[in-house]
Amino acid sequence: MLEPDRINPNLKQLPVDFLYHLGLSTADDLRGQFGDVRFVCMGGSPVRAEAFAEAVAERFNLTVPGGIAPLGKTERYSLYKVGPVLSASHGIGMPSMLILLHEVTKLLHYAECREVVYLRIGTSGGLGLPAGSVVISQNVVNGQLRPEFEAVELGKKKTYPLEIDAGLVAELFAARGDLPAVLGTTMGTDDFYEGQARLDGVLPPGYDIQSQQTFLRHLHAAGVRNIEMEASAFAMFVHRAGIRGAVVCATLLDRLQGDQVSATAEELGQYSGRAQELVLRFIASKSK
Ligand code: R2B
Ligand code: URA
Repeated sequence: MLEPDRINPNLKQLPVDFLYHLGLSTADDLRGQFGDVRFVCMGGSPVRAEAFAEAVAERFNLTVPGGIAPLGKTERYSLYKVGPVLSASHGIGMPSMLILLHEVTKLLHYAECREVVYLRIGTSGGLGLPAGSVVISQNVVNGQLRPEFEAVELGKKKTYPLEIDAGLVAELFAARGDLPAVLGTTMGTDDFYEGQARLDGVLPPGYDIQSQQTFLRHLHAAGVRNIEMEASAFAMFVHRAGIRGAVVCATLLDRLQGDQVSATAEELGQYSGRAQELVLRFIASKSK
């Protein structure tokens, strides 16, 4: 799964590696259960992870012995496997996503998988796009508009670069068909409210509507087309691991028009379904 120089050598010392948050360990038959995985598709919500697993089964006419059910434990994340596709929820935000990425990648390493593609299929706030657009991230930046992920390790700040696989982005874009998909820069932030320049959090924000608008317009002029909460950790992780990965997000609103997500449940389902549909078309294009 990972090149020898990318895998943590300390793992070799572990008699059993407990993938604690997944409720799986190397005492399980990971190779037998997961050895054929080729696509890891992840989004924030467990409901969408299950819906995507069902959509994969339907689109590719795949059956799962015993029916589609989460694997391991579901206290933190929900993990489904349908044929070569692992569909997982990663929760909200970078800390939650990183834990899932570490444990799923260890899982696939122990399962001896090869050439696995990671896709985040998410939701986001769009910039200058109609709600329900799909943004494929061409670049990823942090909340300071920098292509960097800042971590604190041993009490010190450490910075990792963010890079996205341009070839994979082009393949995803080519698979879009009639879906309203665009390429653009994605901003990954550490908060939904003030971290995304909203004015509708519970605490009085330290900025007014003019500075909010100036900031959002500045982002738009810099090529940012959507804002969400995981892309920067994801881009850091796949780049460091040497995994092909990309981010495909539906936009739920246009942040140049407002802050509130006021679409109906039905509309929200349609919007996030479009990002899933784009990925299904991409997977179909790879199985030909
Ligand atoms: C998009 O939607 C969530 C916040 O509502 C977060 O996980 C994200 O990136
Ligand atoms: N998710 C986000 O992180 N921001 C939005 O505006 C909508 C969904």
